[in-house]
Amino acid sequence: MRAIVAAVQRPSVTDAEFDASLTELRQLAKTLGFEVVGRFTQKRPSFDPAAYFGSGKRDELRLMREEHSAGMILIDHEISPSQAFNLATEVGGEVMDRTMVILEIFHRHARSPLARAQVEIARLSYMGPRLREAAKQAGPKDRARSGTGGRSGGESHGELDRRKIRDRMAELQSELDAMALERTTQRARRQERQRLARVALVGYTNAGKSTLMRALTGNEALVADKLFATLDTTVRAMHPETVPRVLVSDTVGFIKNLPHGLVASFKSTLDEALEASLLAHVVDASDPGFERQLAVTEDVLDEIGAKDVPRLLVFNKIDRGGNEEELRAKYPGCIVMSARREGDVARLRKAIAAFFGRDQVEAELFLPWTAQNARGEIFASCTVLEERADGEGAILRVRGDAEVIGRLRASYTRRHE
Ligand SMILES: Nc1nc2c(ncn2[C@@H]2O[C@H](COP(=O)(O)OP(=O)(O)OP(=O)(O)O)[C@@H](O)[C@H]2O)c(=O)[nH]1
Ligand SMILES: [Mg+2]
Repeated sequence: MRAIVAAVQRPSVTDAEFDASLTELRQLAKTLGFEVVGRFTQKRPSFDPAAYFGSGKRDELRLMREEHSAGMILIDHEISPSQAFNLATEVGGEVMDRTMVILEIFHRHARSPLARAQVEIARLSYMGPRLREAAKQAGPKDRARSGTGGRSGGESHGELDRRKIRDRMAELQSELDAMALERTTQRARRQERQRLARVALVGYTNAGKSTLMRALTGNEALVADKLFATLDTTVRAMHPETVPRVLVSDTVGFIKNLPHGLVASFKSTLDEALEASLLAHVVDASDPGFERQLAVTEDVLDEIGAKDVPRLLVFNKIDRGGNEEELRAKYPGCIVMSARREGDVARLRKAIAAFFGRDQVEAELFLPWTAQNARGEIFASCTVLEERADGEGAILRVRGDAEVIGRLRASYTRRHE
């Protein structure tokens, strides 16, 4: 379908910001399969309360729409249900705002039951007020048809729809709660078994998180030049394996004005990732708007309570553009790289392993011959540097996380009478 991207520029918004945002809306439109045939803008002190654009501009937009035979107007802001309704009535075609576009992409890309339920809840809470608006516009007619059939006395179609939405949302919420509970128990069990080092790849959508996931772990991950290709958190061990063994999570990308309902619903997906002790914040260094994207990601991370998790700032796609020297000077300690270069990926892997290796200590463990079944645990949780044996058992010189080593030492030390 042909679409026009359209936006009002308020005085507080710079030209660069405004253009970047509209370019992003184009990308979002492309991800949904729209062909963008026009760009329509107006400078205005504020949005028109009735229909977003001023009345003269609405005529212009109608002409432009007709000229390009575009069926869809995409608005680069979240607008109210009545603004959308009035605009569509005057201009013709369908009107979708930024929030709706993003929700639609999430809806199409959701695969797992968890992601599906989360997206559906966010969509329903967005749809609720819009249905109310539609019902209001339908007005008395809607009421006149009511009160028949199986519906309870005097309930209109609109009210019925809204009740259905509320019921469905409650149902989804309890499904989500059940899933969350199950994940918590699974996670607790997993962690009990293996106190593993975890790094989460976070960042703006399309920054290259899944590409890095694939490069770091050797596993398949969905990589696509689309916004929000990934909606679920996946977890894989870094490969080739490092000591300590590090688990990498790939996560859903962020975007400017991420619909609020989505932040809330994806919080549980992200929570799991945010249990990581390190966040590798991936930034597309080749995007002229990378600084804004970086700031948006940091804001969302704050919002979901990850402010204090240590960061490794990773500027990716440097093969496509960006100034390496400037980045290094401005962001001390950052990594500048391309996921397409093996050497760079190895450097990232090393930096991650070094982070988790920083609290490592060496110690000697004694494993009596009667306790050989504990070998597996020791070999899994630390590096065995050296092994000797005497008449009573094995002596292992190991290196690993201070806490893990402390625990092992408590159990496996030679007791001298
Ligand atoms: N030139 C270049 N392209 C890259 C690099 N890393 C990733 N890409 C491309 O960027 C696009 C997006 O990559 P993804 O890994 O899917 O990005 P993502 O961050 O997982 O995106 P979402 O899942 O949508 O949040 C793909 O077309 C990749 O091939 C890089 O270092 N250089
Ligand atoms: Mg991805």
